[in-house]
Amino acid sequence: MRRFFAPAQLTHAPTRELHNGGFTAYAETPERVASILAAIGGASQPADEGDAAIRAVHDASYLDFLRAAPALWRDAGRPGDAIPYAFPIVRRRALDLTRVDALLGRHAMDATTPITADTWTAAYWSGQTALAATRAVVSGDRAAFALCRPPGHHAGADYCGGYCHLNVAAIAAQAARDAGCARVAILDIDYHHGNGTQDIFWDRGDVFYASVHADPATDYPFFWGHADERGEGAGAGATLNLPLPHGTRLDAFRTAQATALSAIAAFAPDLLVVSFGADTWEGDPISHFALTTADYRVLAADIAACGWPTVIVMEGGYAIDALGHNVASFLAGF
Ligand code: SP5
Ligand code: ZN
Repeated sequence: MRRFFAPAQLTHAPTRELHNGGFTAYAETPERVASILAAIGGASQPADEGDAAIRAVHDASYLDFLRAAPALWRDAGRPGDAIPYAFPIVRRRALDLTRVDALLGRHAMDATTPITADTWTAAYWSGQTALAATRAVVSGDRAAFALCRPPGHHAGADYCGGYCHLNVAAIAAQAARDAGCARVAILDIDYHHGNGTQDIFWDRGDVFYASVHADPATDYPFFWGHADERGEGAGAGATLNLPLPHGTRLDAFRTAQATALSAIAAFAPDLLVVSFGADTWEGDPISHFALTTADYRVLAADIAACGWPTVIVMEGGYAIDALGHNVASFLAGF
């Protein structure tokens, strides 16, 4: 299986994040990548194909904001990374916003996802990595792995959040659609619900979104991922959420994943995108499932057995030392 990664993805390195009322070390670090590359034996540099496939998913105003935010923040006299604090939850209407704090709040879903001077470049190359893997699979590879970082599944068409800036799974799925795949499915098995991916395809019937994740009654992102969210309009029935409780082990996770795979099989996709997070691991520092390193081999084999051309994109996973072994186990099982 070909693997892709661009060194520019390492440059995004926020110093801290808001957590439980104070600042702590940022969990989504460049060291995650070193752990994965060491365990999977390296990766190829993706081509730079420009931003057309990114613009096919994200609003132009949001992309302009990601590029401009660091300078606006600095010009406002602020030290460190740009972080929002006010959000337009009641009146999310068209306004000509100029103040950096207003722009930050308009284009973020939380205060845990700083924007640095390098964020745009790193996220851009995370997108190129997802696209390179998608091109490989559309061209006939059975599967490919995109070592995306920053991750993507919490980012919507016009907002960042949850350590995510560009939705790499959505960029891969849309690129596959535009390359001729009539139906694309996304299986999201990160610990957290992929609210951004769900939002982007919520009212579309051509991209099926299925997610197995921690119950949003107890876990981030709280406002999305409940079992009764099934899509709307042309997308009615093309979203499937399977929330699970703290302490979930392989048996329950595998059963839920099988339910997701059955629904995807009924949809009959031409291509599958897997949003893979290893934050379901038993020792993850921010999560509460109990999968073992060996379990990832089983879960990946179940996905591979379905036979769909598959693009695997990296999402979360924060236990640095185990992360590489967990990713390697998943790729070996596939
Ligand atoms: C892609 C992904 O897995 N995003 C997860 C975002 C979760 N955000 C809520 C939990 C924040 C926990 N912060 C821990 C800080 C440790 N220093
Ligand atoms: Zn996660």
